[in-house]
Amino acid sequence: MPKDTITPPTAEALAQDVLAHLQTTLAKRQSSATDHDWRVALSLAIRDRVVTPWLDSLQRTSETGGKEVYYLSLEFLIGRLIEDVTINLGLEDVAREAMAQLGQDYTALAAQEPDAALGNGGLGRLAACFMDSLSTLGIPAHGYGIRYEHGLFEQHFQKGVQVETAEAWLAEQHVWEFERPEVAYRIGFGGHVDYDAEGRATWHPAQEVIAQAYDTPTVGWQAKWVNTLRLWSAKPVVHFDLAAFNRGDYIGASASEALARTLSRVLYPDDTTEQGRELRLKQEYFFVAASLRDLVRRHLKEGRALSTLPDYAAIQLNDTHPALAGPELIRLLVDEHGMEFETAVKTARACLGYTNHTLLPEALERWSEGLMKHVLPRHYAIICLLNMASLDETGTAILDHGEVRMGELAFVMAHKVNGVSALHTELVKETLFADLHKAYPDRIVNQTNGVTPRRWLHSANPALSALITETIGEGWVADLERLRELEPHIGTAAFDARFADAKRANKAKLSDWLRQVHGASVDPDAMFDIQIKRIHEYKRQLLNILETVALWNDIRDNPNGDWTPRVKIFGGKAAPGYVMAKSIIRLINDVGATINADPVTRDLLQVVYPENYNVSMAERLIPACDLSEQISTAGKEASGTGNMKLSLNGALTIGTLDGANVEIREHVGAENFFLFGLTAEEVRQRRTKPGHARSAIEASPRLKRVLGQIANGLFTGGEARYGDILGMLWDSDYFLVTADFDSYYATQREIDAAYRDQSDWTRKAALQTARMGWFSSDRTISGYAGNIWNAASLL
Ligand code: 26W
Repeated sequence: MPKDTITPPTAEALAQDVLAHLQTTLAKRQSSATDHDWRVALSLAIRDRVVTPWLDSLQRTSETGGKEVYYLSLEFLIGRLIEDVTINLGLEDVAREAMAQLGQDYTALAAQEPDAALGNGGLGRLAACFMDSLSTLGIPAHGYGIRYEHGLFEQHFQKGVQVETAEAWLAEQHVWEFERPEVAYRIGFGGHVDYDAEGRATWHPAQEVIAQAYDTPTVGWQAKWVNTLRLWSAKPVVHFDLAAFNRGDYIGASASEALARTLSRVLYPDDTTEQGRELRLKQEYFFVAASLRDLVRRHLKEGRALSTLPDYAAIQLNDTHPALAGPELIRLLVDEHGMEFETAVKTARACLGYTNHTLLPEALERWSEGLMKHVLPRHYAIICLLNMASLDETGTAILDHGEVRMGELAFVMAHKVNGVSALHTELVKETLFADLHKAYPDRIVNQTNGVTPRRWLHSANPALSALITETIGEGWVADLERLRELEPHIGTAAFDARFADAKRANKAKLSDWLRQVHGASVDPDAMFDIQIKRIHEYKRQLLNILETVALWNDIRDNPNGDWTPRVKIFGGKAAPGYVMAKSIIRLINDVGATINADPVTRDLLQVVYPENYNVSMAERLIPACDLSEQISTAGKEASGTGNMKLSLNGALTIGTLDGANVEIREHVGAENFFLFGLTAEEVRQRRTKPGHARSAIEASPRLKRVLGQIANGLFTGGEARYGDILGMLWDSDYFLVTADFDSYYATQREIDAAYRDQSDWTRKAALQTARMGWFSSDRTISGYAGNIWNAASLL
């Protein structure tokens, strides 16, 4: 039985543990210990205290026979763990004090841990927040994914151009994981399928690799419960190799080794366009096959019949990337355990749920039938049977134009399909899966995304967190809706002053960091206007930078006007092959260089774009934000989660009616949200008007002037550099930057005016924090547990 509370050690005791690890684990004396050694020793001393609650949780799960959640995700965008674990164990002060006693600075050491960047953006970060909430809620769960040797690339700017270098987080020992050499499965690829007289299939793969497990404990709030993140690493099948080698089959012998070397080597850095690469398909199958083998083994070990699997296992597919789980589970049940096909389909479906994260057509996975048949012949045969059944029952095809449509496959194999915000779910019903929705009207449900308050408020924003706890007690950390209790305090001089002080202190801290690390000098009293997310046309960083130029023009035309000083901060990476996104990055940097050098406007407008945005940078930027940019073309952003983090930390939002913005606005109140732009329905209509972009530009002298300046090389020393962007804007502008420009510009000027009334701004900012409690990922996970998984807390 997990204990209700853990007794924290004294600083002296923890310091002793650190020294013991320094000596016996790292074989270092204090005198020769590097910062790295100190961090590893401290992390291990902290990790030791996770083990007992972890083992207790595993034992309790097995004893109670409760249902377990298996969260299958190709991405877990975790960031650093030291702070997270320490805070959940309630050891922050003790760790700080212990390290001080040893002459070390806890904060500085913690900041050296490399980010675990095993994800691209929203989808991967959501998976990490979900792991945190599953543990906090005490729902038994395993996260399953790939232990990539290289996480998301590092971004550098060379003369404003994004260049990528390989990331190498595993170059140092990953202190939080436990290697499990004994948990290993053979995973096959290619080959052929034999059928016996009764029609029973046997798959003979041509190639095999080993999937080996590495476990990282994920600690819930106050360590009342600890779940497991199990990541698979590919290893060569050594014995198999040796046999082939002895037969003289040198190529065959090294094939497993070559495949194993590449399979778990690198995270695909594309978060939108599926390139249909064979290695990616193999990655997807690799981790799905290992994870299912693992959970079926656990089920059988408990002495349970496979027909009862749905009573014990809820398997959630994070987008279609793990959609092969349907066919693979059927294959296991039918070919390896002798279940009848129809029964196997029903059993698999009762276990599986599928979350859709995007409507963008270019992001919907499709694999050529040829490739599927070549890499996974047995699965291809199963998909053909599922396709026929689906055509029969719903008229919807899984196989289409020589391709396997993974969304349709995931849909037919799941008992529930969910969208990630109210608007997105409606669009999924009306557009993407309209026919399937008609056939199964109860299958699609909504689960609006959320974010973990432990990382995104308590840990990232200690100044605000302390104020909240002093005002309403500590209960909010695990029950975020209690932030509402702040409301009676908002508007009182004492509370408002302290709220403003916390924000001001966070901005000063960010300014220092920007100066030291990025050589940018910004005024903490200016409005910090932040857009942080992947660079994508639909997210419209372009709209933001064009408005920046227009504002600059207007300030220069009237330098003595009543302007509100602003710092425009951008953060985000572009997929390496996404040419237009990279062009937008370069434009932001070019515009920034020109504007920042202008003595006339320098005190009123700055552009800052620190390179290599990641989770740790988000933790610095979010608490310091005044204005959050959520300006995607309506209908395109499935939910957004950065929008929630920023608002929770007291930023006001300028946004379109897109994704979860709609629900954020409902919660914080329309009067506290700066809305602009076309609605999803208006966007659809506008696109059908021929020449809509050209006429929008002609109707906006302000925008036309900006585009002219870019065309004339004002930001590029006379060089014509942005023909691609300008041509796109004039001729097609699919994402309606031009149509929304004037509305965006006007709303920004309203915001300037609002910011000048600092006391009212502070009141509005505090109301964001007080009213954002619903957007906790604890609420989201409770929704999944109740409506999709039928899983319960064991706390
Ligand atoms: C096939 C390549 C690929 C890879 C990743 C296609 C699509 C993806 C993801 C679905 C992209 C993604 O991260 N989507 C984001 O998911 C977040 C969590 O639900 C949402 O908040 C974002 O709005 C959505 O863009």
